[in-house]
Amino acid sequence: MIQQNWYLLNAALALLTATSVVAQTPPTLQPETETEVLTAVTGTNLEEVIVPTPNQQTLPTFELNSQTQVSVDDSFSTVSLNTSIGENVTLPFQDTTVIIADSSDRATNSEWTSGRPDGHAPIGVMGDHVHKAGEWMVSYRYMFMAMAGNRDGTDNLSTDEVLRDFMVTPEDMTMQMHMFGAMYAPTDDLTLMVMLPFVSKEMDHRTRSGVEFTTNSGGLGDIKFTGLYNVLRENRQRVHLNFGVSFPTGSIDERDDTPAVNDQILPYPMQIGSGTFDLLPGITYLGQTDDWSWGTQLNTAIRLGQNSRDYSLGNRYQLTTWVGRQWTEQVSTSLRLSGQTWGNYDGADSSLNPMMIPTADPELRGGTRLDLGLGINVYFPEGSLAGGRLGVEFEFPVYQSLEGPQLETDWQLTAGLQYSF
Ligand SMILES: [Cu+2]
Repeated sequence: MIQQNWYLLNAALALLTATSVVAQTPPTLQPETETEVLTAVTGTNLEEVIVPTPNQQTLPTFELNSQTQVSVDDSFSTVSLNTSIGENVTLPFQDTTVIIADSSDRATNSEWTSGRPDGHAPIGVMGDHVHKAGEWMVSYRYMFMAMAGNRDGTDNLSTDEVLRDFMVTPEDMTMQMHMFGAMYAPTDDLTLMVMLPFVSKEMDHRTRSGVEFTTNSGGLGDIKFTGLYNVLRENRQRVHLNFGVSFPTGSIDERDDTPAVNDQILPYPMQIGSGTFDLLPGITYLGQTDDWSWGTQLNTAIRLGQNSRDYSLGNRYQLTTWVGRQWTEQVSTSLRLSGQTWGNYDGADSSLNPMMIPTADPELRGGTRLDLGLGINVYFPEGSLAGGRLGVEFEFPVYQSLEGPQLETDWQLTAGLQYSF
């Protein structure tokens, strides 16, 4: 038994330059190697990680550092060390407590870890995780939203019904977004995040006289800076606060041709930005067990003042909760509920005529929606793609009530790539 522990220690030392493994109750080490082990242990800036003994009944995978994962199998007979360079060592594990020392993070098995496929939330959630000190992440997300048909409250309205009250009605709309993100953690408790969206929108209309036409808009959206501040790490759970600010970099002067007027200022939902500085406060809770994970995030958008066209968007409040199931070390799936409510606009753009089309009425913008999301995450803990992630999430509303007539959301898809280093 002691001998086996000793093999474990030696192999781990050989594998991990900044990490080392020692038996807590010192075994009778062979004299010629004992010095070597002790030197290695004292020579690194150690924090201890305890792999519990079998009778403690917890476990088994956790991140030793961003490159190395340690796992103990269910029967507690072996310990595996997997490194990002693809090396993989499995060693016998006996009933002695082993301390695995790590120079970077206190990664006890009671610690929540991002080193698994569901270690990040479903890809449609932003700002769900903090990083370790010194770690970077870059990401790209593609989002597609499809809207078709009008609704007032929870009742569907036909095109003819809308045209009884307005000269023109929207019939359907698509929104696409390419979102580039970067995260960096100056400390273990603080992660900084920036998000750069590029948006394009297309809306199809019909007039009372039966003419159909399409308008388009697109460009850089509102850039968002967020600080994520960790306030709790306990029992494989975490809580962090989200402090975000949205900058009015997106256009609110989008124009296109309509049958009535060329180069007409487009109505509210076709604009790209809010035109105001917006505060984005929120709070995120995460938890996990060996196979399951879950999280809840409250996030809000509070508009500050009015934009240069004399209006401000309604505030938005969103509460989302998800559950993830890890199936393998690389694949997890998720189920998510997202409820959000957002208000009508304050003020009005005086170049828009609210009698003409419902999208030009600032009082027909608010709504409440409950979405159900199905997601999959793929994680590459090792090999040439180590640190990479792929996420896809499909969302559709299960409840939707709108200040209408307003176009209803039918479904949205988010697909993204993330890479940490
Ligand atoms: Cu990240």
